[in-house]
Order: sequence, then C-alpha cells, then structure tokens
Amino acid sequence: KIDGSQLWFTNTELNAETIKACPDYIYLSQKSETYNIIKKELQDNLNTLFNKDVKVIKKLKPGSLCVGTTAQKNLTTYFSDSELKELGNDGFIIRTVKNNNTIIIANTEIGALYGTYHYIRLLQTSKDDLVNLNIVEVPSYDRRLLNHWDNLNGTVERGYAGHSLWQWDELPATISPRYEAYARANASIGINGSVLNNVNASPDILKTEYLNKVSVIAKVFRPYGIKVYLSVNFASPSVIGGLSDANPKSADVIQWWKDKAKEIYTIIPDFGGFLVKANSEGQPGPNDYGCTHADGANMLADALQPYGGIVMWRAFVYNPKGNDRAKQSYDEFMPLDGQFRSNVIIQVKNGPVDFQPREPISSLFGQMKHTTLMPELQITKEYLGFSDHLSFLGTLFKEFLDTDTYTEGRNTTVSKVTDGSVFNDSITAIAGVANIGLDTNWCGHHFAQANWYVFGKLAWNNQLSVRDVAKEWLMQTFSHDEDFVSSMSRVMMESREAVVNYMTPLGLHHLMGWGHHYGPEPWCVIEGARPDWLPTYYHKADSIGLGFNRSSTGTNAVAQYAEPLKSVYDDPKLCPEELLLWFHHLPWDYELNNGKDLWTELCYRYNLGVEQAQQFEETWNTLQNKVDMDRFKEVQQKLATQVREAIWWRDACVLYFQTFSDRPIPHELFKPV
Ligand code: GCW
Repeated sequence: KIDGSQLWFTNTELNAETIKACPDYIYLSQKSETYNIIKKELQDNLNTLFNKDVKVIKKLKPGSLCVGTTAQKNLTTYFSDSELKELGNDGFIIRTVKNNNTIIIANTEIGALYGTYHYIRLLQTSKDDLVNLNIVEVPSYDRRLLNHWDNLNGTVERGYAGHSLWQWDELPATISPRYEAYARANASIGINGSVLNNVNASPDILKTEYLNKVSVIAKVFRPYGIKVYLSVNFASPSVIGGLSDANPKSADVIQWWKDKAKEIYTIIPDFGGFLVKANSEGQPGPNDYGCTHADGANMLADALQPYGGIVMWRAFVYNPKGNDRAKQSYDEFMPLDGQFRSNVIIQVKNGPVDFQPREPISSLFGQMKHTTLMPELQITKEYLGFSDHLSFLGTLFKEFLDTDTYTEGRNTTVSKVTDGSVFNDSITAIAGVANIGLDTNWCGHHFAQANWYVFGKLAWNNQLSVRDVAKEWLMQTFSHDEDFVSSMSRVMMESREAVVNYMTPLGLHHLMGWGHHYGPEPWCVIEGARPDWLPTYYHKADSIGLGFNRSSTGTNAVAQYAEPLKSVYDDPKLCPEELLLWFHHLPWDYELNNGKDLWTELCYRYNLGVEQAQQFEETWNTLQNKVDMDRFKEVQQKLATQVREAIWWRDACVLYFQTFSDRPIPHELFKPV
C-alpha cells in the first residue's frame, strides 16, 4: 500500500534508457554489517527496479557493479591516490571502468554506503548516462545532523507529525523497526548524526537507565554511519548528580561531567557529543554563576575531549530584555570570539530572531572569525503553517546559505564561512530541527518529507540547485511523469514565497499567535505574554507607518553586519524590499520600487499569497490521474486547508493594519463572493 511510509523510496518507474543499465552482477567481497546493508539495498532495489535477480559474486566478472573501499587493492587501480585521498571519510567515486564494470569506491564503508545510495538514486531518477559514470562526491560539512526536539514523555516540541519516534518506555528491550527505517532514510541522503532529545533538555537523559536505552538506538544507527548525540541540561550535576550547584568553575562539577563522559563512552563508544541550550528561555547555564558561555562550553568540551566528543553550544539566547531581540545573540557571543575550545562549535540559527518565513541572516555568520560556527535550520515548520501548509524549504535554506556575509570580501557566503572554505574550522557541521514523528508518512504532510530530504542534500552539498532537488524528490516519491514533475516542482519552488506573502510580506515577522505560533495574531494582547509580545513589538504599526526601525536611527542592528551589507540594510532605498520592514519603519505612503505606496503594496502582497495558494490547489487538482488516490486526497485536503488559512491570514492582517493606516483596501482587490 502506498501511504507515504516509504518516503523517497516509493516510486519504481524506470525509463527505457535506464533499463539498459542494469548490471549483471554485484561484486562485494567484504563482509560487515554495513556491507550487509549495501548488499541488501542493491539486491532489493535492482530486483524491484529491473525486475531481475542480480547475483552477488565474490570474484570480479565483467558487467559487475563493484562496491568497496580503498582497502581493496584490486579496485583502487582505477583511481589516483590523490583523488582517493580527497574523498576524506565520507566521499565516494562512482566510475565505469573497463569490461563494463562500474566501481563505487570510498575510503570507508560508510562512504561506500553513501555511494550505493547515490547510485540507487541515479537509477530511481533515470538521471545520468548510467552506462558511463564518473561521479565524485565529497560532502560540504563533516557533521550533518538532525536535532530532535523530542521529550522523554513522547511529546515533540514544535512537532507536527505525531509523537516521538523514540519509545523510551519500551527501550532497551523492545526495538521499534522505525529506528532502522529512520537510519536508512537518513543515510540515503548523507545525514550522519542525530540529537535524540529536545534542547529544552530533561536532566534524566543522562541517567544510566536512559543511557542504556540510547545505546540500543546507537547500535541500530551505527552500520548506517549515524552517531547519536544528546542535548544536556546544564544543571544536571545538581538535578541528578546530587551536587549543590552546577557552577562550571567548581571542582566537583567539573569532575561530575568528566565521570559522566566516561560512563557515556563506556556505554556508547562512538557517542557524538552534547548539544546545549543554556541561559535561554529559562534554561540553566553558566551565567547563573557569573560565568560566560565560553566557561560553560569549555568545561563540557574538556570532559568530552579524551573521547573525541564535541559540544554544540547554541547561540539562541533569548531572554526578552532590551529594545531589540534580534541583537541579543550577537551582543552576547561576539565578545567571546576566540575563547572556545577546538571541540566546541557554536550552533547559530539562520536568522537573528527565530525561524521566521523570512529573516536576514544572523549577523554572527562570518563575524565570529576565531570561533567555529554551524548553521541551525528548522525543518519542522513552526512558523510556516506546521504540517498543514505546503511550503518547500529548499528555497529558504538556499537563500540563507547563498547570502554573502562579505566579511572576508565578496563571495564569502554563509556556505563558505561555515563549510571550511574561508576559515580553518576545526569542525564543520550543520543541523536541522527535525519534522519527523510517528505519523505513517513520517512528517504529517506528504510534501513535508521533501524538507527533510532537501536539508540532507544541502548538508551534503551546499551548492546544489534546490529546483533539481525538488525534481529528484518528486520523481522518487511520486512519479516520473513530466507534467507532474514540472508542475509540482514549480509549486514547490514558489511555495515558501507564497507563505511569506500571506503571512509576513516585505520583511514583517512574528505576527503569529502567541505560544502556538500558528495563525495570525499581530494584535497579540495575551496577558502574561513576554514583553516582546506586547502588541506592535515586532511590526511597530502606528498611524505614521509600519516596520521595525533597526537602522542607524533605530536600534542599529544593522551595525552588526559587515559592509556593504550594513549600509545596504541601513538605507531603505537600497535595502532589498523583502527585508524592508525588518530594518525600517516606513510611512504608509512610502513609495516602493514598483511605484505603489507601502499600504497598497502590503495589501497586494497579502492577496498575492492567497492567489498563489489557490493556484497550488488548482495545479494539484489537474494531476489526479498521476498519483495514487490516497496520497492525492490527503494532499488535496491539506491544500484546501492552506487556501482557507491563507485567506484567514490575509484578512486578519490587512484589517488589523488598516486600523493604523486608516486607508481603504485597493478596490481591485475586492472580489465579490
Ligand atoms: O523557536 C523557538 C521555539 C521553542 C524552542 C526555541 C529554541 C526548543 O518556539 O519551542 O525551544 O525556539 O530554539 O530553543
């Protein structure tokens, strides 16, 4: 039954050219758990795709697909030492050599597994000239991680796909088959790390009882090349360790973490490390003891260092104070630049506020030149319509990665300042907050699977075209039909911008309902809300105009960026229109590039978002005979919801802002019902 549980392994169509490319044999001479996976994947996939029983052989014959590592000298003769060296731990080459043999080679078994999945993907998407391959792949980041915001009680913070995958109460005795399915899906797109628990971390995760459960998950993941990491609560030594405090300068606390690290590595020898949210949104941290983030991070790093573990210390430090939340993480972290151990990496959200439909980049990227930074993206769509709205995040991720920080001159994009191309980073990493749960289709919305997929693909290669990624995902997940792929890839490519239009156009942000962050609530008047949720905090609407003045005449957040970004953002005439109201408070009659005034353009954008959502629904409805009925209907219902809610957003926001602008809604936007 096609129900979405197969993710991007669903579709088994092949085109005629690809059918010719079926190898006669699979040559695999090594044995290990990972090789068993490689063998099974190749046999299963070749059998289903070609409907042919391809035999595994131990002695090389012509017409073979050979998979192995550089340890096998009979395979390495076709490659130069230097090209093999360049592959590092995870890279691979797929090359057709003489006798109609194709070799997938890597330095490690995991690299060979990645090459195997790549090869299967080539078949599934009928992409290249498959009888004459020469592909070299080396990942952009060493560590490509999912962050689960999963609580030990099975709930998922900001999760919209059911309960947590991790069945803590059944572990370690019962092992859900979903763990392996999850590992397989991740390995197929190159993800090699998983932080299992929420950054708002329960100290209990470090109890021996839980470590034994974690170790079972780690064992399932290991042959797929996935390491487990844990989020830790900074107060653990006092909460579960019986110490009087968690002061990072206290000898007892330091010792407690050292002992804990030793215990962890005894139970999970390849444990990846810790992720820490400290002194943010009420979480404990080193500041509680007058110490800095560097003091706290370094203390943990020293405990993990003997075992090769790392600390991912989050820069999302949010305590509603001061006049501009967007400045806080830069203000707290820049003074600490250069003070972190080499096994600490600072994990920075893409934007300065919080995973909005559109934000400028966090000003820390490129500016913290003596500290290693990793991007944190959000795959779960906390602020983009949860798993109800179709919005492909490939364009959001790519816009962020491609943004030029200019900190080391032109073309020092976020990609380049985080993947080791510009700075001599000791670790390179990228994380995505997962959108995965127990739902049959894993992600709640069939199209939300594409966001998991594109995150993995960009973590592997941050230069990819996300349009190509969307197409290959559609082909593997739904159909090769050209009309289907071109129509739906167009929808996907436009979908995030549509959400921006009907929720927060022109640089507006955080108009979402307090707490749940779902529907519109620009008027937020919740009693007890944080100070920055007071009405108008983010959009600053008044009778004069709209937008947050972060220019040099306002909070001067622009000063956190390098030139020329700083001057560009500072000047409303130069500032990209999609970020205008992020950086400026502008009069309602301010003239935009297209000659319209701000109020009129705002109404147009909100309405455009609705029209785009309607268009997505119409497009999907033309494709009924191209998709299985169950998924067709499920997506259809979600798209209808999206249209309804786009209208809700438009009407709520436009009518609310109208109470300030006191201007009529442009008459051409009135549509008789
Ligand atoms: O995006 C906000 C969320 C919180 C989250 C926090 C964070 C895990 O609303 O739910 O907590 O950010 O990233 O720490």
